[in-house]
Amino acid sequence: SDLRKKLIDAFTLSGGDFLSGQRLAEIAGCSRTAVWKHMEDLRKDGFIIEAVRKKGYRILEVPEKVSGDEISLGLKTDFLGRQIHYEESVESTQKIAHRLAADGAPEGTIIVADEQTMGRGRLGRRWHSPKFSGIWLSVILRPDLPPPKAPQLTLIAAVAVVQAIEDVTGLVPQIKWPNDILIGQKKVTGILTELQAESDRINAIIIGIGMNVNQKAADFPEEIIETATSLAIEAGHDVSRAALIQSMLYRLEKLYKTYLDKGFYPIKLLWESYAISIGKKITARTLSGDFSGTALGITEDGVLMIEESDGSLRYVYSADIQLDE
Ligand code: BTX
Repeated sequence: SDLRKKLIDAFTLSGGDFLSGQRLAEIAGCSRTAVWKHMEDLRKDGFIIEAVRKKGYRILEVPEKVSGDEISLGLKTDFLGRQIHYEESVESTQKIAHRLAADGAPEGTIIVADEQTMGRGRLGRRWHSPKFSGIWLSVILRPDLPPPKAPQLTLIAAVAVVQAIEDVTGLVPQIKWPNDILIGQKKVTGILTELQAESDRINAIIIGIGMNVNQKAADFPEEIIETATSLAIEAGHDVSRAALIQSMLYRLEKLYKTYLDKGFYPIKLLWESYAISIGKKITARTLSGDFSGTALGITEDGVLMIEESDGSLRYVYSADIQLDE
């Protein structure tokens, strides 16, 4: 808001000195109560503010944003992330990506936000995307492929995410088919792939990546507190979101080029090397029922193969996977 901008400008000019509530109220032309309320809002948005009686307020730390400049500076890709659409807060980056893709946005365009108020997962589920603490990002690709190949791109993205996390933090995540990235059984990243396609050709594929980066345990809502984790929780320190995005885009571009050049086989090998479920007993919950058995691997098309206890083979195209051992 206008008032908020005036307050931030005042702090910029003060060069790190304290400003009293009275002084701020005069500068902004509002009441001291309004100043206090805005300072609380800033705090909620990630500003670290020191308040000292009789001295007033000063800003100790500004939240790290991931707007275009932070991502572009040092980005090593050819085309991925060369067009950046940044917003501080959106309902869902997927929604914006769909609109931009339909309007002809070039391949490699990314949409990134510091907060999502209606982040979405698969099957209409919600994705918790609080302000400044995670990566909420959608990538537009335009591969010249038939629609049934689309699930392969989810698997490519999963490998890119794992490699980026390894590069930046040294942590070693694992992939749970098809789209969960886990650290020690807890979900750190989810991937949602959506299509704009005609009957025989993909127009655009929109890969949504949601990564928990700097949340603390208490930041997760009740429903996922047992099942979710963040990189900061696992690494024991905050991690730069911009560095992660840069590494993810670099890895994804490399893998995508390999895929267009050499096909899915090299990606399949990499994917399987990171997969948690291969060789394990699992249950796949699908829309047409539950199947239990041993996960054998994925096919050339990225379809999960399960061997049931009677020896029959099942191909699973879409499911939630539970590890049974
Ligand atoms: P999914 O359907 O596999 O997982 C959704 C489930 O994960 C939820 O029902 C909930 O149990 C759990 N969950 C929700 N939020 C979190 C979280 N922050 N961390 C861990 N677990 C959580 C996964 O769907 C795909 C998510 C993609 C999100 C990205 S963000 C950028 C893009 N925009 C958008 O709206 N979605 C994608």
